[in-house]
Amino acid sequence: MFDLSGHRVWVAGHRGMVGAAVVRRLASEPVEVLTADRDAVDLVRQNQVEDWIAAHRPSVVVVAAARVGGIAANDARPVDFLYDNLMIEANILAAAAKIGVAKLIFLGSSCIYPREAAQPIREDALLTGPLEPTNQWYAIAKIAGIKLAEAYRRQHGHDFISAMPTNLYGPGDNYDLESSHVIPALLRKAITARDAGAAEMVVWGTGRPRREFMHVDDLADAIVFLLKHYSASAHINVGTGCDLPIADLAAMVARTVGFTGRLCFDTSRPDGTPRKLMDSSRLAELGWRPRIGLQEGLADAWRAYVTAT
Ligand code: GFB
Repeated sequence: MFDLSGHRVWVAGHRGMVGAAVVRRLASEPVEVLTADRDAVDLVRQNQVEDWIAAHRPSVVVVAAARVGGIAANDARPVDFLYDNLMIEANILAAAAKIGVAKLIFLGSSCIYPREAAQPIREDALLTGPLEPTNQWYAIAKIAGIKLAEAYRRQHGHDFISAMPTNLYGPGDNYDLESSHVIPALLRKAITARDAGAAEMVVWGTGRPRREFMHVDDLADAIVFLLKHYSASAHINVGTGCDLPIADLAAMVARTVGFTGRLCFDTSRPDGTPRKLMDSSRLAELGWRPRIGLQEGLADAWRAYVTAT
């Protein structure tokens, strides 16, 4: 049990969907939350990260900062997804180790696992096979981050842990149709089609790939739980244990926002990984479970989108 009381917790990446959710969640913990604006520190620059950490001296770090995006953005901008993520994680972990923080949590992604991994995917499937090509750049950066956290624990004894969240959605998501993940894209498309009285809305790919989705507030709760209750070199999966085909997700989104037209599948767009359901039983054994079901979560994401636009 790690007692968070009185700690100065730096949430790196607090303007992103995950970081913002962690800041909201930490409001009910007896901690001081630290955040760094982009104009105060560019996380890709090592000297800026070192200077900021040395000046503000956090005692706990949540690495929620990352270059993220959906299937098209990953494929189109390999340098951004590989270089920026490598630099961000290496800079933060090294600077945190230098000042000797008491705890650090690094976040990966379910795309670190081999494309053809046996389902549900256990933590020990890491590095047992080739990656999905559409997101290999991001996956390789995240695998390096997991290994770096593990290396700091092994060589210098730092309490660095890594969590692998499944596909996320929720308030503060990116709704840009080319660079976003599937849920914000489908919400926006369904609302637009409904308002235009369109006969159909376009869904990328065949609709057959399956995905597991978690509301970002559940992830934020899991992060706080892991900070308090987990300390080991092995990374740990954070999922819901349920997945569904993209076609079913699109139908659910359409129902949620009241679009009654047809779904039209654009097979010129990539499907990506056929399935990536994670086995989250290690986290369940520690005593944590998600609370927000997909239907309830989609309604919340829809409300957040409408409020933001
Ligand atoms: O969420 P998404 O972009 O990322 O796509 P991945 C999930 C599935 O939804 C794919 C389909 O099969 C897409 O083809 N899809 C259908 C759509 N319609 C749309 C749409 O309008 N927009 C988008 N974006 N997808 C990402 C990785 O993979 O998952 C990242 O690229 C990261 O690296 C993230 O790991 C969690 O699940 O395929």
